[in-house]
Amino acid sequence: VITLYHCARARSFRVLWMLEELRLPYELRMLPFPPRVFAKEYLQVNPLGTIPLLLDGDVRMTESSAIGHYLAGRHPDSGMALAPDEPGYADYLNLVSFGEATLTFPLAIMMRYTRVEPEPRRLPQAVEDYRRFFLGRLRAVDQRLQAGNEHLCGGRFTAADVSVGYALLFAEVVGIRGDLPPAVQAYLDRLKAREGFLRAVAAERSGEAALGIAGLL
Ligand SMILES: N[C@@H](CCC(=O)N[C@@H](CS)C(=O)NCC(=O)O)C(=O)O
Repeated sequence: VITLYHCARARSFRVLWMLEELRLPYELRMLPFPPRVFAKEYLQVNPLGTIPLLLDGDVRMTESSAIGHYLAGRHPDSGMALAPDEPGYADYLNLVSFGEATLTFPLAIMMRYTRVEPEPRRLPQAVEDYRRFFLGRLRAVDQRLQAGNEHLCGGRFTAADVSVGYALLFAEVVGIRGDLPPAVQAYLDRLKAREGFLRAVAAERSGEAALGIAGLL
């Protein structure tokens, strides 16, 4: 059975969301954030100290967007991955990576220098610069949605929507929902109304309650 190590509202939510969309059985192991400080024993399981960690038989993965693509590819009937010989495959793969490598990292910098670091180490200039960086890169997503697409690619809901969708959720968490263009806000609301998304939120909440902590994020 699949095991997922997860912290509430962190990037590992992508994986939880994928597992619920695909309706796969899994064991959820919730950790306090950041695990390297509050769950030091986790470093023996994952020396990086980061979440997600996905274990699936001999498979061991730590990159949330790649895990989404992996799970989708293993369950082709779901349609959540585009097949390599399908038109738009390269576009799909690019978006899967774009959600993490281009859209999430500036938000992680914003989070770090507004909430995670102690007051004297906070950097308002970095927060503002990376807010602008994020909004600039987001134009690529806005253009797709403005063209009337309900999903980002392939004409259906895929792991690319989960990858980019998590970045939009994270934008809400860092407090810049109001900066998202209207078409992007509407897209985010559509994603949040999905049954798979709601199941993932419920799984996270019960995991968090069992842990007896509220995540820092
Ligand atoms: N690129 C990785 C990033 C993983 C990552 O850095 N996760 C953060 C949480 S969102 C983490 O575990 N931080 C804890 C730490 O750095 O100690 C992914 O997409 O999964």
